[in-house]
Amino acid sequence: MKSALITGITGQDGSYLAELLLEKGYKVYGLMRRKSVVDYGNVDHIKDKIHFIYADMQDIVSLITAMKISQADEVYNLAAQSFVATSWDTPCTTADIDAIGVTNMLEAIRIVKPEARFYQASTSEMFGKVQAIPQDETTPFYPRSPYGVAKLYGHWITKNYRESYDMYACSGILFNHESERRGLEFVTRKITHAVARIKLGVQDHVELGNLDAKRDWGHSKDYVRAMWLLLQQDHAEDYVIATNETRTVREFAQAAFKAAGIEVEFEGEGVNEIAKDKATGKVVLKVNPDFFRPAEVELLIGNPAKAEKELGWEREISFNELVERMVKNDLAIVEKEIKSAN
Ligand code: NDP
Ligand code: GDR
Repeated sequence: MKSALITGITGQDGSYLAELLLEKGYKVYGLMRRKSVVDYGNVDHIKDKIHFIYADMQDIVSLITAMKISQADEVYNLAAQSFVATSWDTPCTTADIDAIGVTNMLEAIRIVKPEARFYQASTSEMFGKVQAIPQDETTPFYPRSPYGVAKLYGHWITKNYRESYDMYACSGILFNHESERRGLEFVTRKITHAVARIKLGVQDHVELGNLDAKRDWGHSKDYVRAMWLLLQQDHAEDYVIATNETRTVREFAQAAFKAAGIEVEFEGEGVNEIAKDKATGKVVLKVNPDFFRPAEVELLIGNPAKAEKELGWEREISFNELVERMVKNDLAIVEKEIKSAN
C-alpha cells in the first residue's frame, strides 16, 4: 500500500485529492493546524479514513515529524495562504507559508526520506503581468502580488532541490480551479453563493471589484487528477494545467445568474457599472472599488498541451457545468439555511 502526505488537506484541492488517493488505495496522511474549535474543513465527510498529523508549514520540526510518522511515498504540498487579496494584508506570513514553507517541507523530505516524490502547488499567478498569450511552461514569470512572488520562490526552490539533490520534485502550474467546495471569498464562489441568496430573496445584490479580469477556470476535481499524474512519471517535470479558455468575471456572473434562471443585462461603465435582472429591472450586481487590488492580473489563459500529450491529462468538466454545479450546490445550501431559520 502506497502512502501519501497531503498538506492543506482541509482546503478545496486537499479534499478532492484525498478522495482520489483513497479510491486508489493509498494510506492518506493529512497535515492539520490546531484550531480552538476542531474543524476538519472540506474533509469532514471522510475524516475517519484519514490519518491526521498536527503540524504547520512554518514549523520545520513539525514537518520532519510528519515525514517520520507517515513515511510518505508521495508528498503533495497544497498548504498555502491562498487568497491573493489577503497577501497584501499579510505579505510576510504569506511568504513564510507559501515560500519558506516549501523549503521546510523539502528539507523534511530530504532529511527523513529523500526518495519520496514531491508535488508543489504552483500557480498561474506567477505569470501575473503576462508576457505571452496563452501561457505555457516556457512563458516568463512576472508575479503581481505578494502571493505570486512567494509562490514563485516555492516554484524555483522545488526545481532547485530537483537539480541539487536529484529528488523527484515537481510543480504543477495550475490555473484557477473552482468547485462547490471553493472558499466563499474567491470571486466564483462569492458570485454563486450571492446568486443563490438573490434568487431565494435573502439578499438584493452582490458587490464585486474588477469585472474585466479574465481567468481560465476549471473544476478542482479534474485538476487533482493532474497532481497525481505528475508524480507517476519516469522523471519529474513541471506542467501547466489549464482549460485553454478564458472568460471575464462579468461573464462568470452572467452565467451564474443564468444557471439560477435570472437573465441579467449590464449597463454603465467602470465603478458605475451595474447589472439588472431583465425580468424585474432590479439591480442585482454593483461594482465596489473596495474589491480592486493594488496590482491586478488582467488576463490568464493557459496552454495545457504538454500535460495532455505527456500525461494523458484531460479536463472532463466544462465551464458551464462548473458554474451550474456551483449554483445548484449554493441554492441547496441557502434553501437549507432558510428552512432551519424558520
Ligand atoms: P485553500 O485555501 O482551499 O486551502 C489551503 C489549505 O492550506 C488549507 O487546508 C489550510 O488549512 C492550509 N494552510 C494554510 N496555511 C497553513 C499553514 N501555515 N500550515 C499548514 N497548513 C496551512 O486552497 P486550494 O485548495 O484552492 O489550493 C491548494 C493549493 O493550490 C494552494 O497552495 C494554492 O495556493 C494553490 N493553487 C490553487 C489554485 C486554485 O485555483 N484553487 C490554482 C493554483 C494554485 P486551514 O484549514 O487550517 O486554514
Ligand atoms: P485569483 O482568484 O486571485 O485569481 O486567485 P479570485 O477568485 O480571488 O480573483 C479572480 C479575479 O476576480 C477579480 N474580482 C474579485 N475577486 C474577489 N475575490 N472578490 C471580488 O469581489 C472580485 N471582483 C473581481 C479579482 O480582482 C481577480 O482578478 C486564485 C487563488 O485560488 C490562488 O490561490 C490561485 O493561485 C489562483 O487563483 C490561480
